[in-house]
Amino acid sequence: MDHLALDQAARAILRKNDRGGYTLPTSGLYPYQWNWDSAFAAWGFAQFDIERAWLELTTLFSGQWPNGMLPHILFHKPDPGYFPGPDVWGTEGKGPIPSSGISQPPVAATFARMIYDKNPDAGRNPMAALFPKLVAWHRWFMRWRNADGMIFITHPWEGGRDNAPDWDSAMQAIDPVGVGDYTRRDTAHVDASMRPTKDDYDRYIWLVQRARGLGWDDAAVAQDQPFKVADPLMTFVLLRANRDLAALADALGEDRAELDQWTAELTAGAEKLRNTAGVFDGFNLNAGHHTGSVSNASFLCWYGHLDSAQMLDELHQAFDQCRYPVPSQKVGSDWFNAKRYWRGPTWGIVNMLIGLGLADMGHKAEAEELRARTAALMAEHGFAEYYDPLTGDPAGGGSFTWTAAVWLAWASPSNGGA
Ligand code: 9WN
Repeated sequence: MDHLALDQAARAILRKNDRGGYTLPTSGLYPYQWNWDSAFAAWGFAQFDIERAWLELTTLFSGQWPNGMLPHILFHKPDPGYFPGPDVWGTEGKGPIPSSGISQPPVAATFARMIYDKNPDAGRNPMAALFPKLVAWHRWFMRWRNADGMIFITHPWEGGRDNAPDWDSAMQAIDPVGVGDYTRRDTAHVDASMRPTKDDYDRYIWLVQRARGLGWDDAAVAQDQPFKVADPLMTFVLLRANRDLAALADALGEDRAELDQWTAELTAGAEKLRNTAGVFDGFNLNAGHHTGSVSNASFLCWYGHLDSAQMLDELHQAFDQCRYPVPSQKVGSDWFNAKRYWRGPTWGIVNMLIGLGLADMGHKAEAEELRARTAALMAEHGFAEYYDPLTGDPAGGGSFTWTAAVWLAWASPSNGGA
C-alpha cells in the first residue's frame, strides 16, 4: 500500500471506532472512552476534521470530577466486554458520569494547543471553554500527585504503562490478600502472553478496592496507597502540558503566572528522576529508590525540554539494537520481553512524543530516523496496539485508534515528517 492508501486506512479506523462524541481505543478489548487515547484521537481527527477533533476533547471533559480530576475511563454505556467496569470502581456520586477513580497522562493540553494552532478561528470557542477545565485538572495533579516536583501515580493504570518494570518493586511489596474471585476479559480478546500476568491483575484490582475503601478521597489516596511511584512519563508529560497551557493562556488573554510556576517546579523535580546511571527512571517513593529501568518513558526528557547526552547515547543504542525502536524496555535488560505489553514492545504514541521532543530540542536527525522507522513499522505491520521491536510483529488489539492517529499526524509522509 502506498502512503496515501494508508492515510485512508487510518482515517477509516478513526471513523470506525467513533461512537459519536468519543472514540474507542479499539472495539472489543476497550469498549469505553479512555483519557489519553482520546487526546491522541483528537490530534488524529484534526488532520482531516477539526470539528470532530474538538468534540472528542469536549466529550472527554464532560466526565471531569468537581475536584478537577479527569478520569482515565468514562463508562458512557455499559459493556460487559471489559473488566473492571463501573460496579468495581464504585465511584458513584463523584463525577457527572460513571467513571474510573484515577486519571491518566495529561497529554490533552498539548494536543489542544496543536489543534488550536492549526486553525485558531475554529478553535477559539471550544478552547476558551476547555481552558479552565485543563487548568483545574493540572492543578489537581500539582496538588495530589506531586512529590517535590516529581509526578507520582497511585495505580499502574494511572501512568498508562500498566506493567512497566518501573512499578515492579512497589507491586511486589503489595500482598493482594482478600482480592476475591474475578474474571479477566482482556485475555479473551488478546493472547495472555502479550498482557499483564495474574499477579499483576490481582494487585491492580486490590489497589482499586483499597482506594474505593478510602472513598476515593484525594488526601487519603495520596497519603495511604501503598503504591506510590514517581513516573518520568507523567512528569515530562505534565511539564510539557503546563508549558502548552501557558501558551494558550497568552492566546486567550488569560493569566499564565500559576502555569509558569508549575513549569519551573516540575523542571526542577524531573532532575530528581535521573538515576545514578544518568537515566530518567521511576522512583519508588515508599521505598525511597529509583527502579533502575531504561524504558521508552525515559526518552521523553526532550518532550519536557530537558536535554541529555546520556539519553541520546541510549537512543542510538536502541536504534542499533532494534529495527523498530523505541522498545518500552531496553533490549538486553533482565526485564525485556518483546511481546509483553509495556515490558519490551514498541508503542507508536510514545514514539511520536519522543519524536516531537527530539525535533523541539534540535536533534533533527534522530527525530527523522524515529519517524521514518515508525512509518515503516506501521506500513509493514498495520495499525496495531503495540509491536515487537525486533521483528515488528503486531501485538495486542488491532485497528487501534491512537496508532492510526499517530500515522496521520506524524508518521505518514503526507504531513511532511518530524
Ligand atoms: C487499563 C486503552 C488503554 C491505554 C493504556 C494501556 C491499556 C488498560 C488495560 O489500554 O490500559 O487502562 O486494560 O490494559 O496500557 O495506556 O490507555 O488503550
